[in-house]
Parts: sequence; structure tokens; C-alpha cells
Amino acid sequence: MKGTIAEKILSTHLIHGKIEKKQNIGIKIDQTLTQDATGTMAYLQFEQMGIPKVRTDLSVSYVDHNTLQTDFRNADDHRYLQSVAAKYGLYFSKPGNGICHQLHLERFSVPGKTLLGSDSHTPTCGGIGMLAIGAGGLDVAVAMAGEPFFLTVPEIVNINLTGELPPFVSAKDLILEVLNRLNVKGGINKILEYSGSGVKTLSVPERATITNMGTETGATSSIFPSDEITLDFLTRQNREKDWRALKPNEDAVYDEILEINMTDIEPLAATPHSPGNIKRIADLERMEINQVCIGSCTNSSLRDLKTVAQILKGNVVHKDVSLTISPGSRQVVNHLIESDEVSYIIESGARILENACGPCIGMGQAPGTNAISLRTFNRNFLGRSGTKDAQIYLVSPETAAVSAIEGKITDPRNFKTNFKIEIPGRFLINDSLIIPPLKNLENVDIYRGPNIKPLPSFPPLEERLKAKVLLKVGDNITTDHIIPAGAKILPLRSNIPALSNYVFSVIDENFYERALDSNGGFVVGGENYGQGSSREHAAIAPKYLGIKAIIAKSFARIHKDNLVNFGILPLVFQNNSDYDQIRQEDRLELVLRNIDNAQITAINLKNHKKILLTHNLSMRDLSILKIGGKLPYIRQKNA
Ligand code: MIC
Ligand code: SF4
Repeated sequence: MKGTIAEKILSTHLIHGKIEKKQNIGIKIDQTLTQDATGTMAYLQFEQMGIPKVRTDLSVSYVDHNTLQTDFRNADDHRYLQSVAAKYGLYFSKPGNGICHQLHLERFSVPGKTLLGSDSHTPTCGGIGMLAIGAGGLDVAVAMAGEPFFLTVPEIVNINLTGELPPFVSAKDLILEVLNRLNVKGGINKILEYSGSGVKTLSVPERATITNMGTETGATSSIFPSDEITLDFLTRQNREKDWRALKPNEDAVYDEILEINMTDIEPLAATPHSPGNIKRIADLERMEINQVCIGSCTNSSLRDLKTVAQILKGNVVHKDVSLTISPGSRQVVNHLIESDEVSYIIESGARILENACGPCIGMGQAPGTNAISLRTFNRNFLGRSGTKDAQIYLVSPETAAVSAIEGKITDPRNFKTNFKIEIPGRFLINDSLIIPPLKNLENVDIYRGPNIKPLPSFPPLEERLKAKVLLKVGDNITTDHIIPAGAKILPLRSNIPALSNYVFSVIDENFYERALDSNGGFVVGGENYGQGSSREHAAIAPKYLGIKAIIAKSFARIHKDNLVNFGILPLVFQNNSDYDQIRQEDRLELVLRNIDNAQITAINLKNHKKILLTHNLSMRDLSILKIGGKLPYIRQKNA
């Protein structure tokens, strides 16, 4: 990885270890971000660390996920977050301001710095040349306490862009093409680093669409160089002083190179139920649709919504389609008002929603039974929209807007119109919904509503684990399967006992009762177990139900770290064919005597067959697991 952008940032931030393949390193984190759905838990954990003030250059607490306030709980959580921010010296972005990643890109991102966020789409700021990584809330809390963030040195994949995107083909289609090549696990333990003559044809928000959805490949992060286009974006944000140039050396060494000629890209869609199921729009054309949702941290920038407004201009949304638009930030909305493009949106019959995650996380706008919904979002996992039998297609803003008018999936290249997107010379800056850190932190009281329940604590690891296989699942199980989101469940994010009722409810409605009856147990999974959201609740809530180990063919990066943080063993088969040797309901005994040497034997008590397991955990991970999780580990370390 010598001479790559990623290596340059990693080496200027290195605290522990060596930047060598597969090594575990600790890096300094300059900035952190949280959002409300993961933030409550992250700050409950931060409070336990006994530190008077965050020790980063900058930490921001955003509220953008749980903005549907159907009762007191979300509003109480917002008050908790605001009071914690005031007490510990963070910026607080109020609900209504916009989506964390869009806002961070606009107002706080700095090329060359590191950012850790308790949200898997934190790599959005890679669009400006930050090394931005998503993690579980506890890892972000630890970074706020000034501790390094540990990761395996990733491989660097160079995505070399040439050519230029054709009209009506956009950055979303480009990242869908990357997903077409890498699928949902091709990026695991890799950083996708973009270069080539095509880079200069992409604005910062377009680059951010690409780095945002790079998450869906499983990548640790994605990053673009910082060039004159980056400077131009920062200048328009009145932040030119934050710019610095960043590019790879001429002789940079990559682990892999992927060539993409942008001129060849055509409109694409991720089809149900995976962001990796890519098809050409041309092959889906004329499929009738019921809903179109435009927005999310992938596609809600000014460039995207201006494009949508221009397409909608003088047109009406099809009579059988509901079109919703959720802008990424107030800045975006202000500009649409200033240019009067908002009126094209309103006149078309589109429904304008709040500047927030909204339907992307199932907070409203669940489609109807068997409905077909086109969304500019980044995830179409089963049930995430709120309707299990709905079919969700992920598309570009261009495809979404044109299809909303036509009432069926339509290739936007066939839409006969011409327009030019005018990006203002100076963005309208209004930070009035961002409350800066207080000067005097002493006198702040933390507000805790009745829904905020104390953190559960967990005992150290035993030498032998004997329990039932409570559930056996296949490949690519997402954290949305493990603990779903949506309007009903998201308000429980600060209440683990109540949340645990919903563990695996998408797959198995009786899982909760079965787990209680058996006093916990094991889960067996296939490849890429735990892909998707960074929500550490997908580890804490199963742990609370007594899940002791997950035995899988492979794990997604963030989820594996979260399992370790909460004392669940992430074990892998030595021979993947042994996956077939275990059935749901079998009882297993795991002997952990040789866990330090990565040799674990599982005995299937049903037929007394031995199954060899292993892990790829660092010595540090093992110490964390043995003591029962990262919080007790840190407490012991600091004692
Ligand atoms: C998501 O897109 O799934 C989320 C909601 O933003 C999550 C975080 C969460 O579950 O709170 C993510 O991507 O990390
Ligand atoms: Fe919010 Fe959706 Fe982005 Fe997650 S992917 S941060 S829910 S907009």
C-alpha cells in the first residue's frame, strides 16, 4: 500500500503496530460523529468512562434517524443527547438540520483527517479525502475518550476511473457498477481508493455518493483524492482554510486494480433484496411501480435534488405513484427555494418530507402490500422498508424521477429534456441548528427520560460453553435481520431489555421466547454474517438473551468488532463444509482451552462428532472477550 492516500493518512495517525498486511493497528481519531439511533448507547457508554470532556479535535452528535416522534421516547432521547453534548463538549445538530453524513461533509469534513462514526455510512466523507470509518457506538465512545481505534490493516483496491459519465447516468450508477463487480462482500477489509482522469469530472457530492455506498461492498472505507474540485467545494462552503491537497504517489502500490471506463456505464438498479443484485435499467423497463422515494445520505445533495427538480419541471407524478423527497440538509432546501426549483417539485405532486433519514430506515412511507418501490437509497434488505413483501429497487435520482413521472421503470436516457445544473458560487450557510460546545461544562445536568435504561453488564467468558443452536441461517445475514429498525422498534435503542424482544424477529418470530426457554445458546451462520448497519444493538441484544457464540463461515467487519465488544465469540469453521454438520436445535459443547492458538473444538452432543473451529481475533480482542467485553476491559486497563 506504499504511497497510496490511505497509507499516507494511516501512517500520520499511527499509534500502535506496523502498517503491514493483516496486522492489527491502532490509529488516532481526529473527529467523531454519532447519530441518535446509535448515539444514545454510545454516550451511555462514554459516561461510564469517567472522562470530563471529549478528547478529539471535534465530535458531533447528530439527530436524524428517530425523528418520527410517535410518543415521548424519541423526543426524550433527543434531550438526553443534547444534554450529553453540552456536558462533554460536543457539537449538537438538532433534528431538522439534516442527515449526519451530508451535514458532516458540508460543514466539518477535512481532507487528510480521520473520522470515526457510529454509522456504517461514515465513509461518505471519503468523498472529500478523509479517512472515514464506520464502527459500533462503543468504539466511537472509546475514540471520544482519546483512545486509538484498532483495525486490521486493509488491502488497498485502486479503482481507476477513466472517461466521463454520459448524460442521465450518474455517480449512483457508478457505485452500482462497483457493487456489480465486488458484490456485498468483495470489499471486506479493503479500502477502495479512487484515482484516474475520471476523478476530475466528479464533484464532491458525487464522490460522496460513491464513497457512501462503497459501504455496501463491506469495505472498511472508500476515499477520493483532495484536488482543486475539493478546494472549490470547501470554498463554496466558506471553509477553504480546511483544504489541503492529497494524492497518491506516482509509484503508489495497490493490492488490486479495478479499471472503470465511466463512458461505458449505463443506468443500473440493485434489485430485491440485496444492494449486490445488480441489473440494467434497460432490462427492467416498463415494470409498473407504486412508490418512488428520493433522498438518504447517498443521494440527497443539492446536485441530486436540483436534477430531480429539473426533471420534474412541468411534469406531474404518475397517478398511481407516490413520490417522496427527503432533502439531505437545510442548505439543500434553502438553495432549492432560492432558485425556485422547489416549486417544480411541489407542482409535480411530490411529497416533501423532513430533512432526515426517514423512509430509508423505515421511519414512515412503508410501501403497500407487494408494492414495487424505487429508492435512491443504499439498502434494500428484506423488510427494511417496513413491508416484508415489498420489492425495493435502488436507483439513481435520474432514474427515480423519470420513472415517477412515467409510472414504470424508465431508462432516464430516453427522457427528452435538456437542462444544466447551476451550482451556486457560495452556499447559503446557516449553522443555527448546530449548537457549539459550551465554554463552561461544569454546571450541565444530563436529562434522562424513562425510556433510557441502564446498560446491562455481562460476566467473563467461561472455559467451556454448552448450549443449543438456537438458530441456523444462510449467507449475508444483515444486522437489519438481527435487530430490525423502523418506527416501532427504533425508539427502543436506549432500552436493551425491551429491544431484545425483537432479536431475529424478521426471520423467526419466536426467537425471543426460544432464547429465554433455553437460557441462551449459539447461532450458526454462513458467509458475511452481520453485513450492513453498524448498530451494536445487533450484538448487545442477542448477548442480553444469552447468545454465547456465533459460528459462521465469515463475518462482516463492523459486526465482528461489535460481537467482541460485548463478549460474544465470533468463531469460523476451519472447513466450511462442517456448516452442514450442525442443525438448528443441536446441542454443542465448545472447548476454549486453546482459544489463544485459534484452535477451538466443538462437539456436537447429538452425534458426538467433532467440528474444528478457529477465529481471526487479535490478542487484544481475546483479552476483551475473556473479561466479558470492552467496557470492563477499559475499566481494568484504567484501574
Ligand atoms: C442504517 O443505514 O442502517 C443506519 C440506520 O444508518 C445504521 C445505523 C443504525 O442502525 O442506527 C448504519 O448504517 O450504521
Ligand atoms: Fe440514514 Fe439511511 Fe443514511 Fe443510514 S443509510 S444514515 S438510515 S439515510
